[in-house]
Amino acid sequence: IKINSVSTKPIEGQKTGTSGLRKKVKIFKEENYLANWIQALFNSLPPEDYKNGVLVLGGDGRYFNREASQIIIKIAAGNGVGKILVGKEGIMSTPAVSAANGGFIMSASHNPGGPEYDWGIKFNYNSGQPAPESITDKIYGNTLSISEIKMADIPDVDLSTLGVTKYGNFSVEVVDPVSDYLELMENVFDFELIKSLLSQSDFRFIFDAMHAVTGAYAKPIFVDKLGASLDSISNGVPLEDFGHGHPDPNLTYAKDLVDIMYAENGPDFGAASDGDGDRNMVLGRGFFVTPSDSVAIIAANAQEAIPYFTSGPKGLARSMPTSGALDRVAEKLNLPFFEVPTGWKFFGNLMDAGKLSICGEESFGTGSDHIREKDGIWNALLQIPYRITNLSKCRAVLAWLSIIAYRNKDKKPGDKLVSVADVVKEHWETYGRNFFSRYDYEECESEGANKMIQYLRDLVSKGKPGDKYGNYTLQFADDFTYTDPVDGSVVSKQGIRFVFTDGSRIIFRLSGTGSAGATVRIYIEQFEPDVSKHEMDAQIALKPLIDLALSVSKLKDFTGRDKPTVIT
Ligand code: VG1
Ligand code: CO
Repeated sequence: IKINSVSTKPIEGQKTGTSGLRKKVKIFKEENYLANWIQALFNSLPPEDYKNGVLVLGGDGRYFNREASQIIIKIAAGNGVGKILVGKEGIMSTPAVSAANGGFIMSASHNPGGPEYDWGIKFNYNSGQPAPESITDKIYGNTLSISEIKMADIPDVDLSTLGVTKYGNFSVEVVDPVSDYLELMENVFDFELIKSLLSQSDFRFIFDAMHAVTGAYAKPIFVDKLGASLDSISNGVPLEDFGHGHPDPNLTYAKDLVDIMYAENGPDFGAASDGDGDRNMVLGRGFFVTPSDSVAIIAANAQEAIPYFTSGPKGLARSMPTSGALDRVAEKLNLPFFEVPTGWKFFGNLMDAGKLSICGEESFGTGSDHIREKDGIWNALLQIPYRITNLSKCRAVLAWLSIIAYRNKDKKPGDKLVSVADVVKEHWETYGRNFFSRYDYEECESEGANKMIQYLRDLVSKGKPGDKYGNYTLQFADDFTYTDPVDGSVVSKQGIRFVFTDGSRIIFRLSGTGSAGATVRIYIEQFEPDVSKHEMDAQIALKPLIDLALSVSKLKDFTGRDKPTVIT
């Protein structure tokens, strides 16, 4: 094939955040904006990583993905990639792409989509993990010195028809993810058990795809395979603007689902997933499962209820702001435990090193090592790059259905169901309850938000054990630093922590996924061993700590905000 050399100039500001590069669509449409970044990426990789190799291309279906697919395919071909496997219509979830050995995801995940909103691109490295900082730093460096883009001179690829198209020694294969994906799922979970629950007329299930990528997966899995009724899927068609929605599955943006679950006589189980299908929220009837509890409960029940974990998880991990509920499970089960910075990229090394099986974040992401597992049938499946999984999303939803199905395996129609709420409350009885809440202040002025973080940094550098903060006594305060136990790499400034002697914590960080202004996140946690207090509303239980967080940070003075935009 003929390769054109397109001359270009560096563009400022193409630095990768928590999860890929995210900007307004308008910016990505500027001349060479996307092309520069993609070329800078190839300039950053050793040629043996991609020359004549296979890369996967997926996306969440948002506006601009069609144009972007063509640009990415042409630059990949121009740089000597052998084959691109692309989901039909460019659709494939983030975890699905991560099941392959490297690829691109066209998504800004939970950020709204459409001409006025956001677009984004993530790159996964050779074991399917989000590119580590060593690579994203190099890409950024190369965006500042780039002068040439290598573009293959090939026509636009038809993404609507399955099959292979060859262009000299480059080819594109349009694949349908669902059939292979199902096969994979059936090997992790006991589908018969889940089906026996979902097809009982007195168990009611609802899945909200929020008009995002899981719309493509929901019907084939939950309805066709697991016997749920068709009306249990809502917002099940992926749309370029997510139906004007904000595909972030939390209590604010998934309010329709929350209202259904809290209505009188609502369904028994509900779940909603985010734009690119790697995060989800789980609810029981009138009951919200906080994600920090969710991962702890999955870990505590995995060995019994999920066939994939029959020999027990190898280790557990959570991101730093996620509550300590998982720590207690690790302690009780005597498992290795890790605390990493926010973002999925830090779990990968631990999984590759065989130290980690189940992990999660407070932001509704839960996953396992199974897309990297080197054993048995998984290994066989993963040898084929386009064997698709949609894992993080389905893991948590199917894992929860497995747990509920397992707990109800002897239930006959008409018997009382062991509910989501029953499972969570039992967990609290055994382990105690970690009350947890996150406050988000979205799109603040950057200047005030940065000053607040600087102020807090100064404060923690002076903090001493024993300092009094109202009724709380400081154990330590710092700005979280992580040393990767596998490769020794160090990342610093990952969140300001105030940890008190009773285990309570207040954490502050700035979001790394926004496209405008600064989003402040405050995480508040308090442990409660006393069962008689477990029924308390989290906002009431945490009120004293929340007030403390607001006064310690002077948030109102710095940002001018007197209430958060989202409370989880
Ligand atoms: C947020 C979440 C983080 C998550 C990240 C990417 O990051 O807090 O836990 O890993 O989004 O998720 P931040 O920097 O905005 O706090 V996704 O589903 O957008 O790729
Ligand atoms: Co996501």
